[in-house]
Amino acid sequence: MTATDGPPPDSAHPADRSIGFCGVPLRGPIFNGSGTFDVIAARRAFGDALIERFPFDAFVSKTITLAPRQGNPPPRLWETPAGLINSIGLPNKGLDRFLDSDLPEIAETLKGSDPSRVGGIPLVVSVMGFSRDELAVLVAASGRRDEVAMLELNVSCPNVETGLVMGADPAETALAVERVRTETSKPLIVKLTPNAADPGAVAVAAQEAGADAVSLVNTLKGMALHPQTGEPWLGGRTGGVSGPAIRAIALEQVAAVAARVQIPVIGMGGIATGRHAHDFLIAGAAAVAVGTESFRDPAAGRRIAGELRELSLTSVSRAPTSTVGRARLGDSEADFLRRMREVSGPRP
Ligand code: RRO
Repeated sequence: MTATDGPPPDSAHPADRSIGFCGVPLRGPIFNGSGTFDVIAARRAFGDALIERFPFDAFVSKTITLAPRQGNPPPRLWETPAGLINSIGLPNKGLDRFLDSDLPEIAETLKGSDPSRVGGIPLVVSVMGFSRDELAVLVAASGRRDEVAMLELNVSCPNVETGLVMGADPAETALAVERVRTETSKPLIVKLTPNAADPGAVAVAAQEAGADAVSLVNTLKGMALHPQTGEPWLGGRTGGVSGPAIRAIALEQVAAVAARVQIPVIGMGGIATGRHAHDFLIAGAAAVAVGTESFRDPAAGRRIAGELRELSLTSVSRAPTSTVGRARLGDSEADFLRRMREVSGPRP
């Protein structure tokens, strides 16, 4: 499949469907998961068709670090039943080269992709620091750039040498968010790990420290063994599991977090259809992200948006007394229907 296949184009009035996310207008609720869609490579492969039919409503960059990184030794991938284990290890050019070369190129592609918005599809830059001071430098420098609408703090990568994940601990997460909060006025999204004892407690800590949104789940820690030697298959020994294999776990964590915070939640983990996206929204997410499915189908984000629209306009609006909304305990039906209308737009 190519980026030019898939569902018919959106309505002639894309602005009609716009939603607000942390004050940033989006044409719909579909993000990509960081590191799962390379805009520069896709532009080379699909040309202007990518701009005309951009798969996502907001684009999140691959996570960048202060210094350049090679990433982990190969092999970096292992396919599991209904999923993928990655041990990529954050390869990237480092902050300066990202800002000088990749950022303008990504922004140029995003610019024409949503004609209803001056800057096009909003760009979220994802950053990870090995200390709070590093994180502050990354946030300040990226946040200063006009092309950047929001920042994602990746405190949940499972594939770094130290094995330490800031986001596994509420107090560490709070200190990191507090440290960077003064460096930018742009929305800060904290990307949470599912490998925490209590993701809800980490989300609350992030919120209290000044986060504008949280996103979850990053990958679940996993491992595969070489079939002959019995040694770990992946160069980084362990990796992060993603894809449909983790969807049920992700859904539960998104529901648990959404019930405990007031800030918006971006839900992700194995979303491959509009029905899956719908489930995450019912569980309390304000938006969703598509990750592993984009490797199989680069146009998946757009297909899922179309499927979601169909579902939201039929099952929810015509079955207001059904089980929808139950996952988000305490949410009134009116609130739930309003949220669904916000993400699905006006009825035809
Ligand atoms: O680069 C990676 O290995 C990676 C990252 Br930064 C992340 O956040 N999640 C993941 O599964 N892999």
